[in-house]
Amino acid sequence: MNHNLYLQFQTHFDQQPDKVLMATTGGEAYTYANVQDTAMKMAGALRRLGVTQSDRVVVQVEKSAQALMLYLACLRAGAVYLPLNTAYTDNEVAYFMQDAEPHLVVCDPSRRKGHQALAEAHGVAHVETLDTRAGGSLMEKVAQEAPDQTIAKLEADDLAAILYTSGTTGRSKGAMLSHQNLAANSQALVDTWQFTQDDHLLHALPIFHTHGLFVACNIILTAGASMTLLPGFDAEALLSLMPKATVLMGVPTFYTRLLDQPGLDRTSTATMRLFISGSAPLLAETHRAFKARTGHTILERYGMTETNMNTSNPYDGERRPGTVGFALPGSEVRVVDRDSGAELPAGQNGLVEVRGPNVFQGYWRMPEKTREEFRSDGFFITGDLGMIDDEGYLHIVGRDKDLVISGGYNVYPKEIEQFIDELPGVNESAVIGLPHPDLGEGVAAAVVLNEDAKVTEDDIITALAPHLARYKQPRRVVFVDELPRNVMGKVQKNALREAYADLYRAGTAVPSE
Ligand code: MCA
Ligand code: AMP
Repeated sequence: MNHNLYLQFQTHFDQQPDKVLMATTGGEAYTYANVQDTAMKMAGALRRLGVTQSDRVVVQVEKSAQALMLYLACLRAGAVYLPLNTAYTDNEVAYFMQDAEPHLVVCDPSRRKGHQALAEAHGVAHVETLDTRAGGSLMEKVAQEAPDQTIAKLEADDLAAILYTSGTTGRSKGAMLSHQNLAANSQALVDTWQFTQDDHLLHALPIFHTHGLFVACNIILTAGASMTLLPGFDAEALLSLMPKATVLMGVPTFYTRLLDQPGLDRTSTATMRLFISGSAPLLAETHRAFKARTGHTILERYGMTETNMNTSNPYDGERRPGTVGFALPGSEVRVVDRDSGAELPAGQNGLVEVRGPNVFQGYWRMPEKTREEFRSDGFFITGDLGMIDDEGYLHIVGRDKDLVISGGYNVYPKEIEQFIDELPGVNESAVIGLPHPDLGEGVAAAVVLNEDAKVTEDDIITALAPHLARYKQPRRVVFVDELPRNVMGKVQKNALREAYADLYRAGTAVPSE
């Protein structure tokens, strides 16, 4: 049997070639036949560039229909798709090139020079470009190709993608996702959320993360449905497109921003059947306000890069604010005692662990790290803290891992602290997430300076800019005489979060926002 994920989509390519699969806000429309034809030619171009099965293809491009065709081409060729956040600086990209050893890197034409230099330094064979108007050196090659008919024959555990997720040590880890991981999860979601060919998704998420790539696109392709690609979140554009759509997937910031739109009401959302939220906690008040304005109950679900989606509120049953629902079909979720690892009864807080066909194959070239995060019975330790209530709903109550989620993007404090600590005049630092009205959490740094050092907030923010993606950079830096520590000497980030809880709250002046 061939376990290639592409085969899960194949019937729709065969049976509805003339149906539009992807429309763009720029007015383009790509049918299932158009998409498959380009994906086949791209697969041919990949082979001609020497990409073979299990070779990594690093992709750092702006969102476009062609970028998704490249994802499909990699699936067909059996190559491992490795998307990168477009906000990553060359400094950040260098690590991924060195760690993943790709055969090919595809980037935006504006980044070619930097990527070429990095590719030479790290022995990457080829750099090609792809822009948002179906142009770039890769598309020139595609234009010369005939459709490549082969679909690589793969085992269930063969890798489809590697998605990097930062670690608490500050070193990014590549989560290895197999064809089966992705196939099983998208099928479970199609079933749970009752997707059909008649659905039309408004796609405003980035396509380099699990949410926008696998949850959104794999579902549409598995169901044989269609979508409109927006370049990014735009509340007005979403509202104007809603009358032609049935589903929206977003991070909580999407919903708080939509609520700021006077046009959001029952009429503008009348054709919609489902609003889904995930990647960060949705405040119960957002949930209720959205229901009051539109009559729609947002469906919240919970996932991770390593595990795809784990739980979801029910489609038909009660969708409870402040909870992430039940394990998806085929997956298991439990809450255990942090120290003993024993499963806890309903109502008690502990570590959330998951098991199932959705759970990844381990971290790329980090067998030790992989072992540390799995129990001997195959459960993966998520690092989230949760509680399962009497009726079986999972509540995410906090995080055991030191992680900030800003507008749905993960920021690992250690990575930022390492940069700040090396700046002249800095003794030490602690990076924290503080309540932020738009982003859920905003990144902030508490810094202890060396005696007599004259370093300003601006100095620190400016010094970080060339090294770190914008979303990771603290918007505010506060100076403290010393970091609060417990008797073991561990920095008490909770105390800092409490002391500065109002830093980003409405009414507080926040420079550079
Ligand atoms: C943009 N900026 C941000 C963020 N996004 N800063 C902090 N956190 C962010 N999330 C910066 C921009 O560079 C800009 O900087 C300034 O903030 C204002 O940008 P703005 O135009 O307001 O932002 P935007 O472009 O509208 O983006 C906000 C956003 C976006 C729509 C919330 O961040 C987004 O699409 N987030 C979704 C992330 C996502 O897909 N996460 C899923 C991960 P300057 O002013 O200096 O230029 S997958 C996952 O977590 C798991 C698997 C799961 O469960 O789904
Ligand atoms: P990532 O590493 O980007 O895949 O982010 C995964 C993390 O996002 C999870 O471990 C959770 O901490 C968080 N997360 C995702 N969905 C939710 C949700 N619905 N509620 C609370 N946290 C969430």
